[in-house]
Amino acid sequence: MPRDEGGWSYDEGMDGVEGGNGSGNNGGEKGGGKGNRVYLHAFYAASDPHYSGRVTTPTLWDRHARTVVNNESSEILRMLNTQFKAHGAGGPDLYPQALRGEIDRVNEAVYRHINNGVYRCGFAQGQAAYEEAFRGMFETWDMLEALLGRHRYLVGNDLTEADVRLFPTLVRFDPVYFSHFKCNLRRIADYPNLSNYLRDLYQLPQFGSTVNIEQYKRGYYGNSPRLNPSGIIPLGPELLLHHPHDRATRAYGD
Ligand SMILES: N[C@@H](CCC(=O)N[C@@H](CS)C(=O)NCC(=O)O)C(=O)O
Repeated sequence: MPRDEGGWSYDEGMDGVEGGNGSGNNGGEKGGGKGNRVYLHAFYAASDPHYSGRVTTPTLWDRHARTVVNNESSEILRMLNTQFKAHGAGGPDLYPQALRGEIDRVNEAVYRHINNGVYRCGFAQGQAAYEEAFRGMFETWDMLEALLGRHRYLVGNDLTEADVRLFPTLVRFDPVYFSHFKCNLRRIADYPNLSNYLRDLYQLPQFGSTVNIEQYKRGYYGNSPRLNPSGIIPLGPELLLHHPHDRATRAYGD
């Protein structure tokens, strides 16, 4: 989903929501045709014409009720895990009862120091705030590297919600956050467990199919006049996400 001056948009219209025409305005065209753009704000307006809050992604949209259900990722994740089984959704339980305490513990550290930590580094207003975020972040990467020496995924040998919540930041780290947000003590590529784990996740179609590295680079480097006034988009680094990983075959233990 690209973002421009009109906010987040989809390449094609969905569900008859009145979309914009690519100009950033709500142009009143039906957003159904190929080549059209439907801006996310049109979904919020269709849901509530008086809505004046933030328009953010992800957004869960109910096609039948034509309403925004939720726009908080942690809550959407839980809804997707529990509410769609009756409608035929398969897949494992990503928040099993027995692991909830440990998943919550990992999620808390990952959110504070990694997911949000990269922004706290990148948009720090002063040296002290930057250093505090930077140190907390790399202590957390070290902690995750150790966890991944003990089991295949963050909380045991099966995928959980903790892996899903880490992945978007993990896959953007070397191409974007390392340089753009000055998170540059180490790359993910320098951590043996984290880099193999990243390849393991990336090579699962459910994760890999969501990734568009060139779009991430354009979105961050191309739209941050304060951090990158030239707007030049770096060509590297080489990521090798499709290279083999050792996670299925290696031994784990303390
Ligand atoms: N609480 C929300 C925050 C989501 C959020 O801030 N998303 C950003 C993109 S990562 C966004 O859409 N910002 C508004 C914009 O870029 O126009 C969540 O985690 O789901």
